[in-house]
Amino acid sequence: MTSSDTAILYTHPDRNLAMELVRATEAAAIRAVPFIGRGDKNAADGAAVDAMRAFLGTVNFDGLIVIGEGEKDDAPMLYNGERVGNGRGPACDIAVDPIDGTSLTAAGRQNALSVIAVSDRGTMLDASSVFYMDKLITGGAGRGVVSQDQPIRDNIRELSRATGKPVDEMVVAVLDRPRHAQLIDEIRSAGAGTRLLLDGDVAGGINAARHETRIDMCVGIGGSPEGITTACALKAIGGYMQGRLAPVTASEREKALATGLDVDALLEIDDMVKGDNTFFVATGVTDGGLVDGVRRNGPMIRTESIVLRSRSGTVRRVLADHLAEKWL
Ligand code: VTB
Repeated sequence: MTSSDTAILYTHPDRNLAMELVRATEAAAIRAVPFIGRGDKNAADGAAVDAMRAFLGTVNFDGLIVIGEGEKDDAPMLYNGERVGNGRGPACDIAVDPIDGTSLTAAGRQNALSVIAVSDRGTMLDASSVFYMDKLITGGAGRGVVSQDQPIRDNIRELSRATGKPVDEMVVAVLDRPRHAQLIDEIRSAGAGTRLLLDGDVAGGINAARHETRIDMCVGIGGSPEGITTACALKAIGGYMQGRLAPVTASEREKALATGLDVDALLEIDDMVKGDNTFFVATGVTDGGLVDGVRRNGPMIRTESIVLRSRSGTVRRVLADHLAEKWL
Protein backbone atom coordinates (compact mmCIF):
# COMPACT_ATOMS: atom_id res chain seq x y z
CA MET A 1 0.00 0.00 0.00
CA THR A 2 1.39 3.42 -0.92
CA SER A 3 1.44 6.24 1.55
CA SER A 4 -1.29 8.02 -0.38
CA ASP A 5 -3.51 4.92 -0.12
CA THR A 6 -2.85 4.96 3.58
CA ALA A 7 -3.71 8.64 3.70
CA ILE A 8 -7.03 7.99 1.98
CA LEU A 9 -7.77 5.11 4.27
CA TYR A 10 -7.13 7.17 7.34
CA THR A 11 -8.57 10.47 6.20
CA HIS A 12 -12.00 9.28 7.20
CA PRO A 13 -13.08 7.28 10.18
CA ASP A 14 -13.40 3.75 8.87
CA ARG A 15 -16.62 1.89 9.14
CA ASN A 16 -15.50 -0.39 11.92
CA LEU A 17 -14.80 2.51 14.20
CA ALA A 18 -18.38 2.79 15.36
CA MET A 19 -18.47 -0.85 16.35
CA GLU A 20 -15.31 -0.30 18.36
CA LEU A 21 -16.68 2.81 20.01
CA VAL A 22 -19.81 1.03 21.11
CA ARG A 23 -17.66 -1.01 23.47
CA ALA A 24 -16.77 2.19 25.25
CA THR A 25 -20.39 3.28 25.73
CA GLU A 26 -21.34 -0.26 26.80
CA ALA A 27 -18.57 -0.22 29.39
CA ALA A 28 -19.59 3.20 30.69
CA ALA A 29 -23.24 2.13 30.96
CA ILE A 30 -22.39 -1.13 32.75
CA ARG A 31 -20.11 0.63 35.22
CA ALA A 32 -22.83 3.17 36.00
CA VAL A 33 -25.30 0.49 37.04
CA PRO A 34 -24.32 0.23 40.74
CA PHE A 35 -25.07 3.94 40.99
CA ILE A 36 -28.55 3.89 39.44
CA GLY A 37 -31.02 5.22 41.97
CA ARG A 38 -28.36 5.75 44.66
CA GLY A 39 -28.55 9.53 44.73
CA ASP A 40 -24.93 10.31 43.87
CA LYS A 41 -24.66 11.66 40.35
CA ASN A 42 -20.95 12.47 40.58
CA ALA A 43 -20.13 8.90 41.57
CA ALA A 44 -22.19 7.59 38.65
CA ASP A 45 -20.46 9.95 36.25
CA GLY A 46 -17.01 9.13 37.65
CA ALA A 47 -17.51 5.40 37.13
CA ALA A 48 -18.75 5.94 33.58
CA VAL A 49 -15.89 8.32 32.72
CA ASP A 50 -13.26 5.86 33.98
CA ALA A 51 -14.73 2.99 32.00
CA MET A 52 -15.18 4.97 28.81
CA ARG A 53 -11.67 6.33 28.93
CA ALA A 54 -10.13 2.92 29.53
CA PHE A 55 -11.94 1.44 26.52
CA LEU A 56 -11.24 4.40 24.26
CA GLY A 57 -7.53 3.87 24.90
CA THR A 58 -7.72 0.52 23.10
CA VAL A 59 -9.49 1.78 19.97
CA ASN A 60 -7.62 2.23 16.69
CA PHE A 61 -8.02 5.94 16.14
CA ASP A 62 -6.45 9.27 16.92
CA GLY A 63 -9.23 11.11 18.70
CA LEU A 64 -9.18 14.70 19.82
CA ILE A 65 -11.85 15.48 22.40
CA VAL A 66 -13.70 18.57 21.21
CA ILE A 67 -16.62 18.04 23.57
CA GLY A 68 -15.68 16.43 26.84
CA GLU A 69 -16.18 16.62 30.54
CA GLY A 70 -14.97 20.24 30.69
CA GLU A 71 -11.72 22.15 30.78
CA LYS A 72 -8.64 20.27 31.94
CA ASP A 73 -8.52 22.10 35.28
CA ASP A 74 -11.94 20.81 36.32
CA ALA A 75 -11.98 17.48 34.53
CA PRO A 76 -9.10 15.10 35.21
CA MET A 77 -10.23 12.77 32.42
CA LEU A 78 -11.89 13.12 29.04
CA TYR A 79 -11.30 16.86 29.12
CA ASN A 80 -11.61 19.08 26.07
CA GLY A 81 -8.39 18.86 24.10
CA GLU A 82 -7.38 15.43 25.45
CA ARG A 83 -6.15 12.87 22.90
CA VAL A 84 -7.83 9.49 23.10
CA GLY A 85 -7.43 6.23 21.24
CA ASN A 86 -4.20 4.39 20.50
CA GLY A 87 -3.20 7.02 17.93
CA ARG A 88 -2.99 4.47 15.12
CA GLY A 89 -6.03 5.12 13.00
CA PRO A 90 -8.12 7.87 11.51
CA ALA A 91 -7.72 11.37 12.90
CA CYS A 92 -11.07 12.33 14.39
CA ASP A 93 -12.87 14.85 16.50
CA ILE A 94 -14.82 13.25 19.29
CA ALA A 95 -17.63 14.27 21.62
CA VAL A 96 -18.10 12.18 24.75
CA ASP A 97 -20.91 12.18 27.24
CA PRO A 98 -20.27 9.15 29.47
CA ILE A 99 -23.73 9.71 30.93
CA ASP A 100 -26.23 12.11 29.41
CA GLY A 101 -28.55 12.27 32.36
CA THR A 102 -26.41 11.87 35.49
CA SER A 103 -29.31 13.20 37.61
CA LEU A 104 -31.69 10.75 35.93
CA THR A 105 -29.25 7.95 36.74
CA ALA A 106 -28.82 9.01 40.36
CA ALA A 107 -32.58 9.28 40.79
CA GLY A 108 -33.27 5.98 39.03
CA ARG A 109 -35.29 7.67 36.30
CA GLN A 110 -35.63 6.75 32.65
CA ASN A 111 -33.71 8.02 29.61
CA ALA A 112 -30.09 8.12 30.77
CA LEU A 113 -27.65 7.28 27.96
CA SER A 114 -23.94 6.89 27.45
CA VAL A 115 -22.95 8.68 24.24
CA ILE A 116 -20.03 9.16 21.86
CA ALA A 117 -20.06 11.07 18.57
CA VAL A 118 -17.17 11.20 16.11
CA SER A 119 -16.41 13.11 12.93
CA ASP A 120 -13.34 13.80 10.77
CA ARG A 121 -10.62 15.88 12.42
CA GLY A 122 -11.38 19.59 12.32
CA THR A 123 -15.09 19.25 11.51
CA MET A 124 -16.78 19.50 14.90
CA LEU A 125 -17.67 22.95 16.21
CA ASP A 126 -15.92 23.74 19.47
CA ALA A 127 -18.68 25.58 21.29
CA SER A 128 -17.32 24.74 24.73
CA SER A 129 -17.16 28.37 25.82
CA VAL A 130 -20.96 28.62 25.71
CA PHE A 131 -22.86 26.23 27.94
CA TYR A 132 -26.32 26.52 26.40
CA MET A 133 -27.79 26.28 22.92
CA ASP A 134 -31.32 27.05 21.74
CA LYS A 135 -32.37 24.11 19.56
CA LEU A 136 -35.02 23.21 17.04
CA ILE A 137 -35.07 19.62 15.83
CA THR A 138 -37.45 17.79 13.50
CA GLY A 139 -37.39 14.98 11.00
CA GLY A 140 -36.22 15.71 7.47
CA ALA A 141 -39.67 17.10 6.60
CA GLY A 142 -38.80 20.20 8.62
CA ARG A 143 -36.04 21.29 6.22
CA GLY A 144 -37.04 24.56 4.60
CA VAL A 145 -40.26 24.49 6.61
CA VAL A 146 -39.39 25.29 10.22
CA SER A 147 -37.05 28.02 11.44
CA GLN A 148 -35.99 29.55 14.71
CA ASP A 149 -36.63 32.87 13.03
CA GLN A 150 -40.35 32.26 13.18
CA PRO A 151 -42.66 31.75 16.19
CA ILE A 152 -43.17 28.23 17.50
CA ARG A 153 -46.84 28.45 16.52
CA ASP A 154 -45.83 28.87 12.86
CA ASN A 155 -43.30 26.05 13.09
CA ILE A 156 -45.95 23.70 14.44
CA ARG A 157 -48.46 24.71 11.77
CA GLU A 158 -45.96 24.47 8.91
CA LEU A 159 -44.59 21.11 10.03
CA SER A 160 -48.14 19.83 10.34
CA ARG A 161 -48.77 20.95 6.78
CA ALA A 162 -45.57 19.34 5.50
CA THR A 163 -46.15 16.00 7.22
CA GLY A 164 -49.93 15.86 6.95
CA LYS A 165 -50.24 15.20 10.66
CA PRO A 166 -52.96 17.29 12.32
CA VAL A 167 -51.69 19.92 14.76
CA ASP A 168 -53.68 18.44 17.63
CA GLU A 169 -51.80 15.16 17.19
CA MET A 170 -48.38 16.79 17.24
CA VAL A 171 -46.05 16.33 20.19
CA VAL A 172 -43.23 18.75 20.98
CA ALA A 173 -40.46 17.75 23.39
CA VAL A 174 -39.06 20.44 25.68
CA LEU A 175 -36.78 20.29 28.72
CA ASP A 176 -38.95 20.91 31.76
CA ARG A 177 -37.30 24.07 33.06
CA PRO A 178 -38.70 27.37 34.38
CA ARG A 179 -37.00 29.15 31.45
CA HIS A 180 -39.37 27.31 29.11
CA ALA A 181 -42.65 28.26 30.82
CA GLN A 182 -43.67 30.65 28.06
CA LEU A 183 -42.53 28.34 25.27
CA ILE A 184 -44.60 25.51 26.79
CA ASP A 185 -47.66 27.78 26.93
CA GLU A 186 -47.16 28.77 23.30
CA ILE A 187 -46.88 25.15 22.15
CA ARG A 188 -50.11 24.26 23.92
CA SER A 189 -52.00 27.31 22.75
CA ALA A 190 -50.91 26.48 19.20
CA GLY A 191 -52.87 23.25 19.66
CA ALA A 192 -50.00 20.76 20.05
CA GLY A 193 -49.05 18.66 23.05
CA THR A 194 -45.80 18.74 24.99
CA ARG A 195 -43.50 15.95 26.07
CA LEU A 196 -41.65 17.47 29.01
CA LEU A 197 -38.15 16.07 29.46
CA LEU A 198 -36.57 15.99 32.90
CA ASP A 199 -33.12 15.82 31.31
CA GLY A 200 -31.53 14.18 28.32
CA ASP A 201 -32.30 16.27 25.28
CA VAL A 202 -29.93 14.17 23.14
CA ALA A 203 -32.44 11.32 23.19
CA GLY A 204 -35.30 13.85 22.92
CA GLY A 205 -33.75 15.40 19.81
CA ILE A 206 -33.03 12.10 18.11
CA ASN A 207 -36.54 10.89 18.87
CA ALA A 208 -37.96 14.05 17.28
CA ALA A 209 -36.17 13.16 14.04
CA ARG A 210 -37.10 9.47 14.03
CA HIS A 211 -40.26 8.34 12.31
CA GLU A 212 -41.26 5.62 14.71
CA THR A 213 -41.74 7.86 17.75
CA ARG A 214 -44.60 10.05 18.96
CA ILE A 215 -42.35 13.12 19.13
CA ASP A 216 -42.45 15.46 16.12
CA MET A 217 -40.24 18.30 17.27
CA CYS A 218 -37.77 19.05 20.07
CA VAL A 219 -37.24 22.69 21.02
CA GLY A 220 -35.77 24.91 23.68
CA ILE A 221 -32.54 25.64 25.47
CA GLY A 222 -30.33 22.73 26.48
CA GLY A 223 -26.62 22.05 26.67
CA SER A 224 -24.56 23.14 23.65
CA PRO A 225 -22.39 19.98 23.85
CA GLU A 226 -25.56 17.92 23.62
CA GLY A 227 -26.56 20.03 20.61
CA ILE A 228 -23.41 19.22 18.65
CA THR A 229 -23.65 15.56 19.61
CA THR A 230 -27.24 15.45 18.42
CA ALA A 231 -26.21 17.05 15.11
CA CYS A 232 -23.78 14.14 14.51
CA ALA A 233 -26.62 11.68 15.03
CA LEU A 234 -29.08 13.55 12.83
CA LYS A 235 -26.72 13.36 9.86
CA ALA A 236 -27.21 9.61 9.81
CA ILE A 237 -30.98 9.68 9.98
CA GLY A 238 -31.66 12.65 7.75
CA GLY A 239 -33.05 14.79 10.54
CA TYR A 240 -33.22 18.56 10.55
CA MET A 241 -31.82 20.87 13.18
CA GLN A 242 -31.07 24.50 13.84
CA GLY A 243 -29.28 25.87 16.86
CA ARG A 244 -28.29 29.21 18.28
CA LEU A 245 -25.75 29.51 21.06
CA ALA A 246 -27.31 31.02 24.16
CA PRO A 247 -24.75 32.64 26.45
CA VAL A 248 -26.27 33.49 29.81
CA THR A 249 -24.02 36.31 30.97
CA ALA A 250 -22.20 39.16 29.25
CA SER A 251 -18.87 37.62 30.23
CA GLU A 252 -19.80 34.26 28.71
CA ARG A 253 -20.74 36.11 25.55
CA GLU A 254 -17.44 38.00 25.52
CA LYS A 255 -15.49 34.82 26.06
CA ALA A 256 -17.28 33.14 23.18
CA LEU A 257 -16.68 36.06 20.84
CA ALA A 258 -12.99 36.00 21.81
CA THR A 259 -12.75 32.37 20.71
CA GLY A 260 -14.21 33.33 17.33
CA LEU A 261 -17.71 31.95 17.87
CA ASP A 262 -20.60 33.80 16.29
CA VAL A 263 -23.08 33.70 19.14
CA ASP A 264 -25.91 35.30 17.16
CA ALA A 265 -25.70 33.05 14.11
CA LEU A 266 -28.42 30.60 13.27
CA LEU A 267 -26.46 27.37 13.02
CA GLU A 268 -27.49 24.64 10.62
CA ILE A 269 -26.34 21.05 11.10
CA ASP A 270 -23.37 21.61 8.77
CA ASP A 271 -22.22 24.53 10.92
CA MET A 272 -22.21 22.26 13.96
CA VAL A 273 -20.45 19.37 12.26
CA LYS A 274 -19.10 19.54 8.75
CA GLY A 275 -18.91 16.75 6.21
CA ASP A 276 -20.70 13.51 5.76
CA ASN A 277 -18.68 11.21 7.92
CA THR A 278 -20.11 11.12 11.41
CA PHE A 279 -20.66 8.31 13.83
CA PHE A 280 -22.93 8.35 16.82
CA VAL A 281 -23.14 5.56 19.36
CA ALA A 282 -25.28 5.39 22.47
CA THR A 283 -25.92 2.70 25.06
CA GLY A 284 -28.87 2.85 27.44
CA VAL A 285 -27.99 3.28 31.10
CA THR A 286 -31.62 3.32 32.24
CA ASP A 287 -34.60 2.35 30.06
CA GLY A 288 -35.74 4.97 27.57
CA GLY A 289 -37.51 5.63 24.31
CA LEU A 290 -34.33 5.22 22.27
CA VAL A 291 -32.80 2.14 23.87
CA ASP A 292 -33.33 -0.08 26.90
CA GLY A 293 -31.10 0.32 29.91
CA VAL A 294 -28.63 -2.21 31.25
CA ARG A 295 -30.24 -5.29 32.73
CA ARG A 296 -29.11 -8.46 34.41
CA ASN A 297 -30.20 -11.84 32.98
CA GLY A 298 -28.83 -14.49 35.31
CA PRO A 299 -25.09 -14.65 34.72
CA MET A 300 -25.24 -12.15 31.85
CA ILE A 301 -25.50 -8.38 31.67
CA ARG A 302 -27.50 -7.20 28.65
CA THR A 303 -26.84 -3.85 26.99
CA GLU A 304 -28.71 -2.21 24.13
CA SER A 305 -27.00 0.35 21.91
CA ILE A 306 -27.61 2.20 18.68
CA VAL A 307 -24.89 2.85 16.16
CA LEU A 308 -25.51 5.53 13.55
CA ARG A 309 -23.24 6.17 10.58
CA SER A 310 -23.91 9.12 8.32
CA ARG A 311 -21.86 8.03 5.30
CA SER A 312 -23.99 4.94 4.82
CA GLY A 313 -27.11 6.36 6.49
CA THR A 314 -27.48 3.33 8.71
CA VAL A 315 -28.93 2.81 12.14
CA ARG A 316 -27.92 -0.40 13.86
CA ARG A 317 -29.21 -1.74 17.11
CA VAL A 318 -26.68 -3.74 19.04
CA LEU A 319 -27.80 -6.13 21.76
CA ALA A 320 -24.87 -7.50 23.69
CA ASP A 321 -24.71 -10.00 26.52
CA HIS A 322 -21.69 -9.67 28.76
CA LEU A 323 -20.69 -12.33 31.25
CA ALA A 324 -21.22 -10.56 34.56
CA GLU A 325 -18.29 -12.19 36.33
CA LYS A 326 -15.90 -10.46 33.93
CA TRP A 327 -17.20 -7.16 35.21
CA LEU A 328 -16.98 -7.84 38.95
C1 VTB B 1 -29.71 19.30 28.79
C2 VTB B 1 -29.79 17.81 29.06
C3 VTB B 1 -28.64 17.28 29.83
O1 VTB B 1 -28.21 19.53 30.64
O2 VTB B 1 -28.84 19.59 27.72
C4 VTB B 1 -29.38 20.04 30.07
O3 VTB B 1 -29.85 17.10 27.85
C5 VTB B 1 -29.30 21.56 29.97
O4 VTB B 1 -28.92 22.18 31.17
O5 VTB B 1 -28.91 15.95 30.19
P1 VTB B 1 -29.88 22.50 32.45
O6 VTB B 1 -30.00 21.19 33.21
O7 VTB B 1 -29.12 23.54 33.22
O8 VTB B 1 -31.18 22.95 31.97
C6 VTB B 1 -28.36 18.17 31.06
O9 VTB B 1 -29.43 18.11 31.96
C7 VTB B 1 -27.11 17.69 31.78
O10 VTB B 1 -26.04 17.60 30.93
